[in-house]
Amino acid sequence: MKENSILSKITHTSNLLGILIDPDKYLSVSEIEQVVKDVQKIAPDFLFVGGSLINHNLMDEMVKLFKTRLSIPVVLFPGNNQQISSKADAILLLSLISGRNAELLIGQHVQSAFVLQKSGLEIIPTGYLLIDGEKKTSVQYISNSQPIPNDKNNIAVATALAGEQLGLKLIYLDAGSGANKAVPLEMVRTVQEHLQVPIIVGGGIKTKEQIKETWKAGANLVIVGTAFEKNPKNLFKN
Ligand code: 1GP
Repeated sequence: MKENSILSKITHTSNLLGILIDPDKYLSVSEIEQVVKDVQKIAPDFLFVGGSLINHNLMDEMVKLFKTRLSIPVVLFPGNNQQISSKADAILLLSLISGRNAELLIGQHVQSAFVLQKSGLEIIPTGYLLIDGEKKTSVQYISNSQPIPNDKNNIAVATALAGEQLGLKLIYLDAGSGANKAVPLEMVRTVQEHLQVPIIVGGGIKTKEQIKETWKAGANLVIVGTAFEKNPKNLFKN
C-alpha cells in the first residue's frame, strides 16, 4: 500500500461507499464468514472496522481475516486508542472537534503516537463532527460530548472549516451509529461548499436511495454500519 493512497482515493474519487463493521457484534467464525459474503455482494470501496466499545481482543484476527478474504482496503475507525491493528491498511486518526473533551481532541493521540508510528498504517488525520441524530447514541455517551444541533449549519461549517485550517485532511460528519435521523442533506451540502477537503458522512443511513442522495449532497464517502448489520440484502448491488 502506497503512502497516502487511501486518502488520495477518497480525495479524488466521488460516490465511495464504506461498510462499517463493529467487531463486538460478531464473535463466531461463522458470523464473520457471513459478513465476508455479504460484503462481497455489496462491493463497497472500503471496509471500516471499529466501535465505541470493544470487549474482546479479536481485532487483529478479524482484520487479518478480512484482509485475506476481501480485496478492498481495511481502514480502522477507532473508538479509542486500544483499537489499533497493524494488519489494517489505514486508520482514521479522529479528533472530535465538535466536542470539548481534551482526551478525544489530543489526549488519546499522544498515548498512541509511538504505536502508530511503528504500525506502518497510513494515518489519515480526520476532523470528527458529531451531529445530533435525534437519539442519544453510544458515541455521544462514551465521548461525553455535545453533538452539534442538526439545524445549525453555520456551527457545522465553522467547525469543519477550523478543522481544515488546522490541517486535518478529512471531515467526518457523523450522526452516530443507529441514529434516528441522518445528517441533514442541507448540512452536508453547506459544509461541502465551504471546504476543500473531502467529506465522509455516516450515521443512520439505511437505504441505497439515501446513500445516493448523500453522495449528491457532496459526500465523497458514505459509511453504513447498522443497516448492514440488520439487513445486508437491502444494500446488495443487484
Ligand atoms: C457510525 O457513521 C457510522 O459512526 C455508521 O452509522 O451504524 O448508523 O450506519 P450507522
